Amino acid sequence: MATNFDPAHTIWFSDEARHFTQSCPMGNGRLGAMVFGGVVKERIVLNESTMWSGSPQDADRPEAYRVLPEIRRLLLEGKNSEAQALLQNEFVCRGAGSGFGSGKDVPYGCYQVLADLELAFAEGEATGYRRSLDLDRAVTTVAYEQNGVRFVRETFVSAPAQVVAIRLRADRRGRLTFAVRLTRPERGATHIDDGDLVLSGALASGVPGRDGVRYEGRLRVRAKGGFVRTEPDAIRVEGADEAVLLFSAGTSMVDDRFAARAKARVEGAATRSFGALEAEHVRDHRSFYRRSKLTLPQGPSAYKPTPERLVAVAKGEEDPSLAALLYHFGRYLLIGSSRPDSPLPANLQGLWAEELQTPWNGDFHLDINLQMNYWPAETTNLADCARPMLEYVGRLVENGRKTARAYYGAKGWVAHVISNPWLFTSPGEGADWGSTCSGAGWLCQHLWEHYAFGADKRYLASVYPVLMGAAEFFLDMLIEEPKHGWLVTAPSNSPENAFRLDGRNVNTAMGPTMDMQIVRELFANTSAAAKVLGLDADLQERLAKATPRLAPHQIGPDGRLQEWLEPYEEVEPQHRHVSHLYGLFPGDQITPSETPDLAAAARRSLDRRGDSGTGWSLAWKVAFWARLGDGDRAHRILMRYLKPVGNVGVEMVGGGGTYPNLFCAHPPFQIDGNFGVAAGVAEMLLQSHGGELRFLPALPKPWAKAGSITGLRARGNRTVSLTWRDGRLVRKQIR
Ligand code: FUC
Repeated sequence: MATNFDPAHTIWFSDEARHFTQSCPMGNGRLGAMVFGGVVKERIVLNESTMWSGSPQDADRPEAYRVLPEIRRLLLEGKNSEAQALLQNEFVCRGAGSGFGSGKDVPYGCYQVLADLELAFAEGEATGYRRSLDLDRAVTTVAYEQNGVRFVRETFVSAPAQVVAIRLRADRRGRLTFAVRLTRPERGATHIDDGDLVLSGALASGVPGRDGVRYEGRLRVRAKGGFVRTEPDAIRVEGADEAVLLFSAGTSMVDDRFAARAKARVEGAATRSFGALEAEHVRDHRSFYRRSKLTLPQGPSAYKPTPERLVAVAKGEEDPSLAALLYHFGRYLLIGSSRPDSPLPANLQGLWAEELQTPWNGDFHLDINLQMNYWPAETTNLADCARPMLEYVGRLVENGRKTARAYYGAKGWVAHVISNPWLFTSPGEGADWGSTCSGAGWLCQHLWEHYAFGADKRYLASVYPVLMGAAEFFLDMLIEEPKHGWLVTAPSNSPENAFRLDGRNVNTAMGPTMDMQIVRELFANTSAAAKVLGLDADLQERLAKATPRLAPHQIGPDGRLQEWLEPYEEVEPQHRHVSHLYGLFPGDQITPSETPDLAAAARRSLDRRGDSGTGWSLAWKVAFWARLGDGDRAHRILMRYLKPVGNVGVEMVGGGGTYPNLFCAHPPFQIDGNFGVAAGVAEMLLQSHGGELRFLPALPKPWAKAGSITGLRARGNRTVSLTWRDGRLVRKQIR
């Protein structure tokens, strides 16, 4: 067994991938590549993060605000079901919305595959096969022997050069023969230009007769020895010693010079050696990746192929360094899908998708998913990788203002549950899931936290108007509920969960706990920002007046933290969303030290929800237990998160786990869990909320013997490294 690699930084396989969830992902924040590693037929799925169908649309119902009083009257009378029916008729978005998650041909659109790169080789048995992704170099290597010749293929996606680079080598001269193709199942045609294979087309705009995003991908092939021949839809290499493939692509979403730019990038890269490109790429990647490193004890299966490690752990074997790998992989994926200058934030799949109709359109869901993608950014020292998301939030404001006016007759801006690069802010098309009104409020947490960690006042000043606008919205839209006179949101949902009322299942509610936590936090953060910047004394006063009137946390008759204003019975007690514990994590309104009663109630809620769930739900639970200081429970859920999952369909209850390539299984593949779990691991080792540093607050027994972590970030612009032995901190360094 090979041991000349680091099992905390390597994902590897002893066979080629049959499914996407076995392939090796690489990305530069815009371009992505997934290597399947086939011996006879290699498939590399290529992605570009702006490959979005759809187009800008006005999805607001301009007259919706007229029915708001009636919706509220019904809610105030406890007629939630009637209110929800009215919402469904008059208060959802206009048009098809997200197409219930299948929106590729409607204006909402869908994130889509760019192309498949196919390499066709001669038939033949391979021996000694190995396919490995080195996270520290962000390079995938496929190696094997065939007919006595050793073949090696390396692939990486360079950010500095903006190309996907592939090198094929054989250890005997003249033995490399293959054909390369670029294919796309629709809306793509290839031609040869300047000896390059070019694939181009236009995506659906969702409006008949009008093209959407236009794109072009360009592949250049260079060979040493042998011949290179072009055909209308392929490039053939025959009898070469070595070949290098360079691919770049772009779309019209960002600007109209995308095709010329892709060409210039391929040409630029072609003037340099593969080695030089690779060295530059590795240096660049490490400038992010090496900022934090987790070291945990290795289990007996640590050097086995990754899928076998998962199976061993599922059987009860301890392999703490697999958790370290998971931590590093989460950071690796963020670096790969969200660089400081990426045009878009990481989507539901980061930027890795093989389909035309990606699950849930691969969009930006704002009731957990997009936010979870960025949970590790600040704590694991990748704050600059959050920039695409922070900027995206700013871009939502204009549409969000329009939506706030149209539906609530309110000032400020709002976003609901779903969004996309076309800046969708209207409620979703289903009132049962699409009308949670705190999407923008939740996003604003990230704007503030970026300041809390980085302490950069100039940055804070730049985002202050966004925070202020979100706070203005709630100041304007909150209403008083009759029982206690508390201020509540209305209408809204506790994300996607339903309760029983008068024998019916209902989602529409006033003041769900999560909304109130988000609003309380938003008011506090906006006020703090105004103070730091010396602005808006008047707004500070209004926020200070409203805050104590916000509906407070309530502990229900059974000791659980209440999810809604009333102790409704939930339809699905093990529901994947655990929204009312937002205040425990990612918020900090509930802590064992400051609010022990609420923390105990949160525990009870978690016990009832159970330790199972979809992928992201499990990741969230790891973080919850870390915040509750229960490392062993967090670890137990982490082990549950690592449960091997095969190639199955969509599961909404309890199916979560991990695919062979460590992608998170909702199922389907959804990347939020990868990010959430990395953040959860960080939270087990260091916490800095509430102005206090907590070292190893939730260190589980299996990790206690010996370990270290470098480069974690704490609020107040601090970087922390920790080493422990036998459960005790033996070294800490704070910069
Ligand atoms: C929300 C979640 C689902 C899924 C989807 C993308 O609707 O409730 O579980 O993650 O987003």
